[in-house]
Amino acid sequence: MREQRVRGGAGADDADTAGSGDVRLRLPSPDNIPRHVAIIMDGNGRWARERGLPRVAGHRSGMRTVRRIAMAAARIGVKVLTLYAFSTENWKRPKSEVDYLMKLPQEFLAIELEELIANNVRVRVMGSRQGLPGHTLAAVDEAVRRTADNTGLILNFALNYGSRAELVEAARELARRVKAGELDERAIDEQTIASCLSTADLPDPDLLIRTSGELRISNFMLWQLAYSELWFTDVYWPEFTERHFYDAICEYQRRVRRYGGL
Ligand code: V07
Repeated sequence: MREQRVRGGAGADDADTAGSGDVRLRLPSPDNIPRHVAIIMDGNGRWARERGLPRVAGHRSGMRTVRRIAMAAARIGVKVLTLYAFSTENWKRPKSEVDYLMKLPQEFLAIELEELIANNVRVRVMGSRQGLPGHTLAAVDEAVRRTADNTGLILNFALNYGSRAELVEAARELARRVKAGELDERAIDEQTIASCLSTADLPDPDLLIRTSGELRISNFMLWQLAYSELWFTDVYWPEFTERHFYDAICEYQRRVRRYGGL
């Protein structure tokens, strides 16, 4: 592990850097960077409540963290960053909150898309398009299209995503192919199933991060997380900084991955 002095990559809103141009950051070793990091961005509502703010203020603040962590991931050479932005269960929230959340993709992209393009980031989404408002889909589709040829970080948003729903879709697709005579049921293996998931062309996450103290997977990438390292923090997502992100990766680098072997 190297200790390196870096110029304040954090924003002016980061209290740690207030009043100083730079901050000591323990950077992960460059040789064992996780290829794919997935994050459950939890604690936005709680962060807001504890400050006497409306929940939506927490979501807005969490959006700024997305930018910060995406840039941090790109900087150290993570290939894929998957962020759980909206789950299939989130529709149960009050309509006003759902309506607000559905405006965040376009708001985020209105602010960040040019910067993402300048940084060679490729935007992708996984999840169901069913039920998403047209304005949300239009903004996301435009970002996906305009960044499709970028070769840097893949910034993959899980939007209206549920892992069991994804597996149900995969099962239906395989059943359809068997019925059509295109596929022998005895030929179905882990590879076949993986190829029917929205992550077919991505490596499995090496590391899952969940913020805000909850110790659950919550229907997120159940298949893909089979051998991932898990890292939990009590820090709320709006307060999650590059330093927490690099700490998680440094700990990942200290762990020995066994994939079920010895
Ligand atoms: C959302 C901000 C982050 C904290 C978690 C909940 C609130 C970014 C996006 C987004 C999604 C797709 C896309 C570009 C950006 C987003 C939702 C909520 C629904 F192509 N943040 N963010 N989408 N939050």
